[in-house]
Amino acid sequence: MSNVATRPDVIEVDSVVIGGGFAGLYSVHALRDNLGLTVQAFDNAGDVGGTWYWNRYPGARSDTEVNAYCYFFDKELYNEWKWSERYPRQTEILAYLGHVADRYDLRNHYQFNTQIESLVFDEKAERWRVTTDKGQQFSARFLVEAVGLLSATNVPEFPGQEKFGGEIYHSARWPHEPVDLVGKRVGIIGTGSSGIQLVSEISPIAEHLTVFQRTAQWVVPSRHRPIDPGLLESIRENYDGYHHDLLYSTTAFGFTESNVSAESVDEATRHEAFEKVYDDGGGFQYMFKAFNDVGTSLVANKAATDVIGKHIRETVRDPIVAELLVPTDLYAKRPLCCDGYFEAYNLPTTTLVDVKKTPIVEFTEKGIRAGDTEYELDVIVLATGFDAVSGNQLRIFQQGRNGLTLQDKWRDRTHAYMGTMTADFPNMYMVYGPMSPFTNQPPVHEAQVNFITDAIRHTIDSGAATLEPSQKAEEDWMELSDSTAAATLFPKVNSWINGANIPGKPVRNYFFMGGMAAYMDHMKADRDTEFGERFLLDGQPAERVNA
Ligand code: N01
Repeated sequence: MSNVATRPDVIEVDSVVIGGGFAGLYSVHALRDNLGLTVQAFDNAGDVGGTWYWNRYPGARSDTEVNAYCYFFDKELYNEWKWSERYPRQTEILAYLGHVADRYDLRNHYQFNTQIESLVFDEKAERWRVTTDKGQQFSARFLVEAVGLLSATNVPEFPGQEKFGGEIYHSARWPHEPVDLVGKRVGIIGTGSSGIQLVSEISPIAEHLTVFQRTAQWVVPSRHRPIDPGLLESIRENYDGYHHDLLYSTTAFGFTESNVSAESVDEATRHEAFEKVYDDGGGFQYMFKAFNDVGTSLVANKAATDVIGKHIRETVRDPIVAELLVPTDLYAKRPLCCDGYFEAYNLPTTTLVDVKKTPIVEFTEKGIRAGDTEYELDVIVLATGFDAVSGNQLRIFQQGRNGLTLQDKWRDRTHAYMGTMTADFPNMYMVYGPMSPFTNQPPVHEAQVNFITDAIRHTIDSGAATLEPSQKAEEDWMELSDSTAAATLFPKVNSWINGANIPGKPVRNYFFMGGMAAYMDHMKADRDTEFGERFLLDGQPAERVNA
């Protein structure tokens, strides 16, 4: 189902959308149906789904409760789709996105299996020249890059990798054909969200599972269960109110966040509150439901981790293994949850290898050598994560005004306005680009696409050819994003959130940590001022053009 262009010349369209996940699909819908633009969309996958097209590893599921992990733009869609579980599996989310593509006739806009190689702004024509890996050229007035926060894979190269006689898979490039792991000797490198789900799912079926852990993670149970039957009903009854409250929260995860600080209560109260949210399960819930300062206060953070540490030590029977599984750093990465993760280490068939103490020396023909020990394996799974935020965008050559490339502009750090635009790249929009709010994604994608739609509508209505943020607006947003991040504990811990997981990547702030509600207010201010104060129309301050 694609409309592969066959003409050798340049194909003119109003807009190009890159990406077929939550953000890309809604972008196509909004540009076409709300603005009446022609849209050509691309994805390097074979179908829609975005990250859920690729992440087919055993155990893959969202850890956001499903009432907030979906679209809200159409109440009928919300009401008609029947989710089966509290945390939906990859297959169910992929089916949902396929349904959305069919319901709104979006697939026909896509050319799949296509990588965009370059995006070059032609200043004379005031249009973007889009080149694909098939040698096709498109010319578009507007660009929307919905290429995924966590999509460009991080595939470390281990010495001797080519010698390994078994199979190697990356969690985020899992084959479409079934991979039979029953009775196999499996090694997993990485213990982030992907790794812990893999461990929990594979440990009961593998002949032996060897987990190569570099850094232990603070993991709480998910407490996966059927959806509370009354919950979706109550949301349907108060649909607009629920959606409003979701967007005017800190994390947009759809639960009621605490407004009490852990520092304001005594130790016993803190302990009791963390035990309660631990019992109910969920990573973001654990971090934001009991108190509002776990991500900002050392006292609150320690109280939160004391409870998780206690549970790890209670769950894991071997005290040496338990100590290896208790992290030593702050609880300031993306909060994780998974059922059965620590229990997997009680199986006689699971081995934990601390690769900080005994680093992976090489892959051998038979397996992995860490320190002096060779672990014999049939299958190696790299659950090593992503070149997050900017990874996919920087894999496309992008050139804006005056020959400035994105690669140069973002060499030392990613500069962006509101996660949706970057100065000197007119009419180029991003969904969940750098300096976006650190939240549950689908509702934010929708809010950003609506903002982008309004910016494009304003451009068209103004009779201008282009719109972009001013340098000052971008600098101000960067400053605000940095100050909100500096007020948290997140910059103190290495993870993909600050780029520390990729060798050579600038370790900087990549997010607006001021919360979704504040972000909504900023979007409203831009709408209320008719994209006047912080924007350039046709390269000129918008106020002057509007005058
Ligand atoms: O990736 P990660 P992920 N040698 O970067 C280790 C979302 N997501 O795919 O911590 C040895 O978190 C690395 O070790 P260290 C979610 O937002 C969501 O798991 O750098 N180890 C770490 O243990 C999540 O946060 C869901 O020391 C190496 C692991 O690999 C984000 O995606 C499910 C290594 C990478 O962890 C990323 O999660 C899945 C090396 N050379 C993903 N290189 C859900 O919704 C890396 N590691 C449930």
